[in-house]
Amino acid sequence: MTAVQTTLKSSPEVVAVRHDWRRDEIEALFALPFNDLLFRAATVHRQHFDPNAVQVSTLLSIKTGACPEDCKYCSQSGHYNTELEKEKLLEVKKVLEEARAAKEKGASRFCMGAAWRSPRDKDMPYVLDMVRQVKAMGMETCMTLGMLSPEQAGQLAEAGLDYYNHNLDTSPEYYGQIISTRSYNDRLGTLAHVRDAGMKICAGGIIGMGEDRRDRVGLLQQLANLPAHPESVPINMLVKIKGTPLADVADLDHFEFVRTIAVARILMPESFVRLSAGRQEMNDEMQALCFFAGANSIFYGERLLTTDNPETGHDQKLFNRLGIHPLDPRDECSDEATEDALLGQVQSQQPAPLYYDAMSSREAKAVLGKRSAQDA
Ligand code: SAM
Ligand code: DTB
Ligand code: SF4
Repeated sequence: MTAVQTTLKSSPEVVAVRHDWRRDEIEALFALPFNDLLFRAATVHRQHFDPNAVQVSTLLSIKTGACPEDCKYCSQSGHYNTELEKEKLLEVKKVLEEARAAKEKGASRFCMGAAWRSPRDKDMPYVLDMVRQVKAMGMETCMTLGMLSPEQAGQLAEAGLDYYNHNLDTSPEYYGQIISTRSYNDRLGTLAHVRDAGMKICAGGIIGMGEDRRDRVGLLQQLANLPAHPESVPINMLVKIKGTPLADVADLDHFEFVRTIAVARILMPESFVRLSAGRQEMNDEMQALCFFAGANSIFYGERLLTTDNPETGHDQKLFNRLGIHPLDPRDECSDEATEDALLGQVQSQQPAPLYYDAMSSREAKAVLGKRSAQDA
């Protein structure tokens, strides 16, 4: 029997998706030896996803700075002097230019973020127009605009918004140390309005804000015990911003960050876990560990909202070195979709920015597949 077959035979059963995780169970996952935790997370990952496919989104700040909220990590809060250049709501035309550029570079989802407590009614027509027109370009759409009323959630859903991002940020217990102008319940309320309106949820948090492991456990428990898991779970590593109260917080052990990704993958097996802010501060090896631990989504493009993200050329090389290919949203688990996209790129003689040499690893898998069949 080949090694591949042995592994398959001893694969654990697929465990049902749960919404009743206890704190002690989540603590026990965090406490596993690192290799055992990663093995469990990687096993769950492969039961639900192609482990070599990563969903790729691009972010744009459509309204920057002067936010009335006091989130202690944020460059855009009006409460701190972060020397950020503020910008009013961008014109729809400008947003569409950026979306087009992101699509050409290989992003399948375009996320638009505004530094608002919540959108004003007079902003809604512009925002809805952005959703409609970006969607018409054939991209998935995501927005993060702060708190939403049920009516605003309904309007966004009707315009065709696919995802709404609204993070819980941390545990209910630590939350008061980070934000005072919006409550945890406010956030849960917005998530409920988004779900009721029929949109997909993108909700996660930030790791490395001086919280302890109990808070990372508490955050993941809140997310995993929502009535339905968020389809997308961004795990941000704090980007320390000069001028904010968290500018000098102690660095988090990178292995603890990888553990958080792994536990998120185990608790929410069918969700995309996004390796979100903070990649610029991670080396390639750490990112590779995060992908192994179950992260399967990233922000691609040289800017997040106000801070830097790795250069696109660097990410292309990283994908190539790891044999990772970008996920095609038309079929979230299909190799054919990726091949169709590749064929389309070849036919139109366009450079395929993120499909950079990915065929070599695909061929390698085909050869190895034949070999293990011969060995049997
Ligand atoms: N104003 C909206 C809101 O907070 O709901 C949307 C934009 S806000 C910038 C989106 C998310 O980005 C925050 O909830 C937080 O989780 C994340 N974020 C903001 N600043 C960050 C930082 N410095 N490091 C890591 N994540 C950050
Ligand atoms: C999320 O969880 N992370 C993104 C997105 N949702 C909107 C934002 C990250 C922001 C990082 C800091 C900045 O660039 O200002
Ligand atoms: Fe405003 Fe969002 Fe930043 Fe908080 S995280 S200060 S709500 S932009």
